[in-house]
Amino acid sequence: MVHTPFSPTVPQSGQLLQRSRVRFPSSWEENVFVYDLVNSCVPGIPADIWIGLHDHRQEGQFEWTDGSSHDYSYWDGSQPDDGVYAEPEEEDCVQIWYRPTSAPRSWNDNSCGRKFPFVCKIASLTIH
Ligand SMILES: [Ca+2]
Ligand SMILES: [Ca+2]
Repeated sequence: MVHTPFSPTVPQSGQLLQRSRVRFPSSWEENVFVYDLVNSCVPGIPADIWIGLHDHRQEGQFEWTDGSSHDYSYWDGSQPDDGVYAEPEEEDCVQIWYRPTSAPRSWNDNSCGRKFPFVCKIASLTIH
């Protein structure tokens, strides 16, 4: 029996996400899939969601939680801004967000202590 390779989870903070192994979305198709999957489970207005990208080690150099570099990105036009207009903290974790004035499913860096839903990608399981 093969289970779905994607598993939505309860809302968690970007800090917890940093301890997991997440390396996606890595394409526009995955970007749409992940965001729409989470939002199919969350009622109300479209929810912002964490992805496993951050710039903790060097400001402006984003990497996945396993330390690998990213080839794909879909930043909102004014992002990443490291919270230049926010007080009092920097923004080192990346989310897919919903804003009426932003491109649908575009990315924003945000404060890692905030709580948003996220999705973990795991290997398929086989039960004998
Ligand atoms: Ca930053
Ligand atoms: Ca930002």
